[in-house]
Amino acid sequence: MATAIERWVDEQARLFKPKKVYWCDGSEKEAHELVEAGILDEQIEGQPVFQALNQHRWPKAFLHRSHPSDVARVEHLTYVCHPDKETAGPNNNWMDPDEAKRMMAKLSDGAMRDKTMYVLPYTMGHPDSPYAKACIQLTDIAYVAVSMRIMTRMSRSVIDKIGSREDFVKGIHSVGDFDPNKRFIMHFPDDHLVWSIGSGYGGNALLGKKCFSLRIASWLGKQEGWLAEHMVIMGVEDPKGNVTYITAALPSACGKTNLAMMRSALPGYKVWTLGDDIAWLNVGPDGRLWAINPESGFFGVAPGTSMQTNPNMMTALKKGAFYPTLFTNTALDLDTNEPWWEGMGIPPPRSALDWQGEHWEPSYKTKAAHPNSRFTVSIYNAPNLSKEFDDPKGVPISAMIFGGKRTSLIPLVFESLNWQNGVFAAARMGSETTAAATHKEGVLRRDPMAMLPFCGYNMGDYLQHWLAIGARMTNPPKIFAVNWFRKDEKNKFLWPGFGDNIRVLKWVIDRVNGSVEAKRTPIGFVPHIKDLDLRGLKISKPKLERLFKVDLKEWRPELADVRKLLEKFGDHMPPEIWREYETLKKEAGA
Ligand code: OXD
Ligand code: MN
Repeated sequence: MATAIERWVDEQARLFKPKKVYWCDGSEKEAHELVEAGILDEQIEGQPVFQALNQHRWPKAFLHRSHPSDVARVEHLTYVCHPDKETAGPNNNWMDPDEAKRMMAKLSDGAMRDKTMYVLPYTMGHPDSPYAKACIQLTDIAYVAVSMRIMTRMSRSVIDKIGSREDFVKGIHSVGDFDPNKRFIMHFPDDHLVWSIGSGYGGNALLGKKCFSLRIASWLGKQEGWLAEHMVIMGVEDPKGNVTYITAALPSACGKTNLAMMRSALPGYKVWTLGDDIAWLNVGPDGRLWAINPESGFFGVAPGTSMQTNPNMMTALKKGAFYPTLFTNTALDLDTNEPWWEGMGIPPPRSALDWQGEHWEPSYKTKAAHPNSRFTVSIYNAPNLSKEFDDPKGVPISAMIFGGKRTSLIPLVFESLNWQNGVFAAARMGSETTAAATHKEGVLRRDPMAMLPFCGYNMGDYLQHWLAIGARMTNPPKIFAVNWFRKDEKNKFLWPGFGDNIRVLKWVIDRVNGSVEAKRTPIGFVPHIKDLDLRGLKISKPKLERLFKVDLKEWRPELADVRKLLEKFGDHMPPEIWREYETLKKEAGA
């Protein structure tokens, strides 16, 4: 008798009408075959799906060029289809699930004609973890199949694990004909189903990532009592060898990957990475918060990644241990057959192909690599991988950091007064926008917990859930806010960032251990400058003072803007958050 998975795959094959159905096993041998087939397949505007790069300098690395209209997440085409709109909240596009399924079925009919339907069995999280989820994704492009091998734990054993259960996580993906007018990323939280058509881009197409591990998982977390978050997980080791585990949430392209991979500027301190994008957080029997990274790879922004900004990532990209490493929409140096991007820290190639495969020279005004060009690389290639990465129970979190890109107002770091106050600080965070999603650059966008594009239900209810999780912990992490991006009156960044951010993490750890005092302000505890370890850093006193300044005058317009955010969620906004708001307003004299 057919299993639930087989019945489901058959049903989708009848709809999509592929030439054949291929069940992946996630092996390296298979990945080689898929890459070889992709090299011969000109599926995207006459471009091959993969091109081999210089294997001597970039072992196991391949270049992929996407369809030119398909270079980022498409939030305006992303829907969360709960039975009612209220549950989805004002933070999500909503469509009635039956209507959405009818529309998607129409778009899917025959969409894989002449193509192969790949069946991808994988888990998000270590297969032995009690928190892992067993998933099946379908796709019609080898780029997605191979990317999923890097980003998830793909194996046939998942099929046995699911056995006769019907409630496995389902992902249906087809690039269709890349028509932006027929592009939709649909989530059906109650069915544990994501259905995505018309895009091959990471966040739209690797359905285990943003779609399942954040949007659907956040909803599962609400029902089951845990949190799915847009967070880095890292272990910071001090000179005595003690490791403190920290999570950090920052909106897309705010340096989250650099933080996760930081090479410390302070002697004796080391940062061990456990993940750069997603954390699943559970309250453990010890009353602490435990984190696992459901992913097993990095899907990072290439431009700006260099030996200066992120040496650990550059090492991972060249390591060639896990097969393969992918580059998407970078430029290609025609002399050396190497990938290149702006901010790589080396001079531009004399002669290159740009991200669309067009001839490019340094004198051109256009960018050679797309600003959202990416690498996909296994986390096992990381030289700073934490030895706890494969521990099924995860790591205990002592501090949670929230940040954003704010050129004024927000100090380099402050600590919240308590959990509830920290939830409010995280809820009001905002960032000047970036190119990772298709919207304008440089506009302030409020992004609670960096989850605005990823929370699969009403954000008011989500904040309530955060408060409820806090109430269940006897030993909750401390909550901090950071801002690496404050500028001076000459529009220059005040803080060097990157490896020097360890100085901030050291202060965070000192606060966790109760070894330093701090200054109480209306927004929380701000460091005494004397408690920062500034050895080896040249920074003037006025600059430091400005970095930590809490200017109450500037908080008035800020709070007026925060009010608008809170009001958007109506009755769903927890009264505790409003109380925090009113207290801050009073204390700030605003
Ligand atoms: C990402 C994003 O790709 O947040 O990680 O956009
Ligand atoms: Mn992200």
